[in-house]
Amino acid sequence: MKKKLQKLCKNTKRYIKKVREEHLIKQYIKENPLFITYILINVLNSTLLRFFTINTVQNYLSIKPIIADLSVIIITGSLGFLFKLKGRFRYWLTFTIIFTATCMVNSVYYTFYTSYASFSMLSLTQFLGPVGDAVVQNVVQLKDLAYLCAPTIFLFVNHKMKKKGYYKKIELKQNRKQSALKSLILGVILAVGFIISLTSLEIGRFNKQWNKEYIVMRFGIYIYQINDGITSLKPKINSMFGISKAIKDFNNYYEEREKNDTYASGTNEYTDTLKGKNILVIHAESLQTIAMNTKFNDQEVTPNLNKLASEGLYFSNYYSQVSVGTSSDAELTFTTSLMPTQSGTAFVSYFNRKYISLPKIMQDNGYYTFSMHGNNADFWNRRVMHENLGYQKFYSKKDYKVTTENTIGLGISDKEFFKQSVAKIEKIASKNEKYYGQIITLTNHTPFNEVEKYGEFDVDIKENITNEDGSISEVTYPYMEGTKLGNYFKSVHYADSAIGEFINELDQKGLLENTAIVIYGDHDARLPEKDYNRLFNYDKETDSIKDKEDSSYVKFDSYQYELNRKVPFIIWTKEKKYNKEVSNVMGMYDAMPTLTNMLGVERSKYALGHDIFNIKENNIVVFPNGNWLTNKVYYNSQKNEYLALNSNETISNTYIDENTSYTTKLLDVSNNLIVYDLIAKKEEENDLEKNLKEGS
Ligand code: GP9
Ligand code: MN
Repeated sequence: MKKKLQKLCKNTKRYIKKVREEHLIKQYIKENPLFITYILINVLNSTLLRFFTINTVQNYLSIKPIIADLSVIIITGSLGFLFKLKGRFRYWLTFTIIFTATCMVNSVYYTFYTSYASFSMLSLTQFLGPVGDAVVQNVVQLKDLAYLCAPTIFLFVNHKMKKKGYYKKIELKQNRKQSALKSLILGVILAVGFIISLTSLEIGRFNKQWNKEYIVMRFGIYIYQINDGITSLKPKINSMFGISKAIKDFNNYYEEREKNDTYASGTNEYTDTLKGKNILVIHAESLQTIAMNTKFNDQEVTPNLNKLASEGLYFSNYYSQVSVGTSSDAELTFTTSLMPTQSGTAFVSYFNRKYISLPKIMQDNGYYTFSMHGNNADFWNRRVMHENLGYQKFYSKKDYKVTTENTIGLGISDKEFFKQSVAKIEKIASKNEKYYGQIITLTNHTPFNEVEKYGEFDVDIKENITNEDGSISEVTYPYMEGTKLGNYFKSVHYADSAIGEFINELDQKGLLENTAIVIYGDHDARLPEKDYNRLFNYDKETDSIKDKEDSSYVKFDSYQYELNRKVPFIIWTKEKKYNKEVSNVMGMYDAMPTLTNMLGVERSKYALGHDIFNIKENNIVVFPNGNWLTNKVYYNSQKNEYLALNSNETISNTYIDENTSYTTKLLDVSNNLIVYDLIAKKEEENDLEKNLKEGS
């Protein structure tokens, strides 16, 4: 092995020497001027596009996308050598035009939407309008035309070479197949080098494809566009097979549910208690219930939320049910009571399906509906999906004054965002009798490392000790400072204070009268298990983690981790003090059925969750990976194991089997409903039946 390696090194060295001494590179360039031009101009174009669109140093210095672009350009270009000179020229020109068009379209699109173009959007009529306008507005912009230099240079070089009679000389010398193979090998080597350099985060984001800027910054525009093409086709391919079985299962499932699910409808003491009220829903980024239950040096992490929770309805065992679509999945499940899809994400891959959603229902009931978020409108494809979900207006980054000073992490700070939102809500309130708004926060987003911007909040233990001379001094025990969980608590403390200020400002403007505030944490913050262990088992005397044998040791294994991922759900009104904590387990999908009943509006018959005040202790929370949770059991479907939550109770196999089968069926129906667009199909079928009846 060692010998082989040495031989390989020797050969490579010899080859490099040969390349240098015999000026092989110079010779290659001399012999392939058109191919080299083809490579350079197309890399230049893609690099220009990135430079014009993403203005960060990280992007300017990034070599990865250049290597990715090079490999795409060289691999596609290598096949050109198989043609004779004229065909070769045409082949490279065609690809240059395709690459140039890709850059131009994305450049224009970016100016308008601050995001990159997607094939899937082409099917949307609302997209064609604005882009048509955008083309007109931008046609004079020099930067969009700059890319045309590429085909121009290509034609120019070809013309020059022809004039010099260069090609005739080359044609005699070149072996077409060998040239193609050599270039292909070079392209493949670059591609392999690029793939090896990828981190798991980059691969993960690439697979999801929604974080477009991130992908272009790492993979270059050409790979982004190829991947986008494949991702856009996937939902179409998925929905081509198995539709008849899906329709049958769907019909059976909902018929059965209407007949036998006694909790699916019905009134209770909370029915209509929110009838006619304005609704402001706060989608609180990465807010976990643990923050509400934690104090440092007697200071609550979330004093404002705790106050709202104690005065209002507080659901203390509420679980997010997100999959890879994180924030967007939370929005989907909260507003439609459906589960995230099994592949891709509903917001990105199935944005053109029909959904029965809370904002749509509210709009049908005379409400003005809107959403607000300080990030780019295209993040998670919200611009398109919010319209589909029934928000009449989406206030996004472009509607806010965002400056470097008021930015934290991903964008505008929550405090500034809320402040500017109050002014907008005031206007909305003056023009509309009733409104329903979804307000999506941003600051409390991983990696929680802009600690200096969150404001003062101690996460170390501070104690006063009396010295021998009677004086008092403060000692600090290094507890959570510097840990990710510690930083998270500081960030949540900031987010809580922003919510507190928001409520105060709404109150000052008289906007809390006849308004209900609904708050939910969108998903957990994916914090390290070891940090929780420190939080629960820190021994300040020894500055270490307690021993497992210690009587006060708190067990925190993978089950506790899962259970601890819960997020708060609060419903609060200024006038009515509910003062109630609901501790039955509840999923994000139970929010819509609970709220429609409280609001006194019609429920969605496709909702998969339940009104918690009807189902109470019999509720089950289904997770996208097949795990489920009841008041009695947390079941892990991957391991086929469970944790009994009440040690005194024995759990029967039937209980596990029944709930597992309930979970599998629900996940399948939910997925099929979205993938095959079954709500739309059902409605078409009903309309047809109605017309036939009326006709006969
Ligand atoms: C982005 C924000 C965060 O706009 O909603 O999304 P997430 O990373 O939590 O899915
Ligand atoms: Mn989120």
